[in-house]
Amino acid sequence: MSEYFKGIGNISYEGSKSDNPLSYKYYNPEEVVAGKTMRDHFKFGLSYWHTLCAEGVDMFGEGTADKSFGAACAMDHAKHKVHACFELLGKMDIDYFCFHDRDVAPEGATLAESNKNLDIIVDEIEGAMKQSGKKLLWGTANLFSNKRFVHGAGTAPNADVFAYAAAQIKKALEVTVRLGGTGYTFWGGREGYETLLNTKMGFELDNMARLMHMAVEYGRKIGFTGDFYIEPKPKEPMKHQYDFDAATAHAFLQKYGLMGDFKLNIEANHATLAGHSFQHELMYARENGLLGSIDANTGDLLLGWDTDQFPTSIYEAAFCMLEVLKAGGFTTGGLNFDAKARRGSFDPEDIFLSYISGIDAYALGLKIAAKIIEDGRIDKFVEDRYASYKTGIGADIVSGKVGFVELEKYAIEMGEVATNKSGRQEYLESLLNQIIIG
Ligand code: XUL
Ligand code: CO
Repeated sequence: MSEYFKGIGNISYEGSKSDNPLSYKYYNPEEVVAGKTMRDHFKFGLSYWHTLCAEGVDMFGEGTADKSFGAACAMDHAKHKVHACFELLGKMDIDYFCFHDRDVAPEGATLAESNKNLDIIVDEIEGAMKQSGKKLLWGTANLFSNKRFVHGAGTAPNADVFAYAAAQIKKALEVTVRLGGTGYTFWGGREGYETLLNTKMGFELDNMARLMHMAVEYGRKIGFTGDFYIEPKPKEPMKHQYDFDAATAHAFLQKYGLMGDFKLNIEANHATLAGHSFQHELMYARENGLLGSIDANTGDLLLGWDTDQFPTSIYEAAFCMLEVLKAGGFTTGGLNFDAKARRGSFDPEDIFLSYISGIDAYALGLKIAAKIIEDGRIDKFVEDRYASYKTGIGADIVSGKVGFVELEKYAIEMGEVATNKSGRQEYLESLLNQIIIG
């Protein structure tokens, strides 16, 4: 089999003193942190679409990175991409990958032909997985690129489009089950609106739920035991997307009776587009038992779109891993890098360098998160902040023993609130730095 990334060997842990750019400085897969190896904590994933498909095209310019892999035709290209993918997974020591149906195999002239193309490439993927031991984290269907989805997929005003989307999800689920994927993701890139003048919002949301119920019913029937995920994103490509953020997706799942089968796939840059921090979305998901999987990346705070950059902020990585640790770790999910090298970083080597930057940042983030928990001062501060609910009137509020009448009596007798304590934000921020640096 041909080697696609010649001259680049296996990326291994060389420690923080190494000046070899093609090595991990902090990610030591077998090192135990907080009771588990780093490998098991992260379950790092590679995004097929960015890594094997994205060539650096933007709104104003053509591709800059050559990802043709010497292919002669579309199906040949698809096969080369499979083997390039597994070479990358092997060389970078990444255990998982994620894909959309159309990332791996080209769309045919008909749905039947698209399905046939997919089967041929999935055979190839299955063979490579058996040989390498690499695993599928989650699969999904691309229900946004083709122009048939211009007005949505499950939320399209045209029932034929709904039917097409359902058929595509059916196949993508079959493929996910066949490859042993533990997650199936719904990212509703076109499930939203451009103007409310032509939109029946309630009906569209009902239909989106109908599509998801069908997916659950069929998925369970064919042996899918993993989690379905909603990946919230507030906008882009649509002006408004229904899965706006974690709380909106939670309300949708509750209203339509989908809790239990669904969790959330939280993406960093989607959180910031929704006006939240990444940690906010993760904490919301964790507190509601919905933290399923993560698309790690970062945006640029000076830009208002989804730049899908590799994450390098150790603060952000630490806050993320703090939530993951507090959730008890991933079950079905993992940490997929929904990220790509910048358009100006077009050498094949940049694929390796960008993954190394993200993986090392998260290795540091994990260590910091474990230190924060072990140190305990921040958690203790937070516990103490709510101590008034442990005894007296606070305990009575929590246990439901008192209502408005009793609270009015209490407040009148109390007079004025005597003791509000400082929130100590600046102290906590400097304590955090102290914990990080030691
Ligand atoms: C788009 C995005 C998607 C999903 C999968 O912003 O994040 O790539 O992760 O459809
Ligand atoms: Co994503």
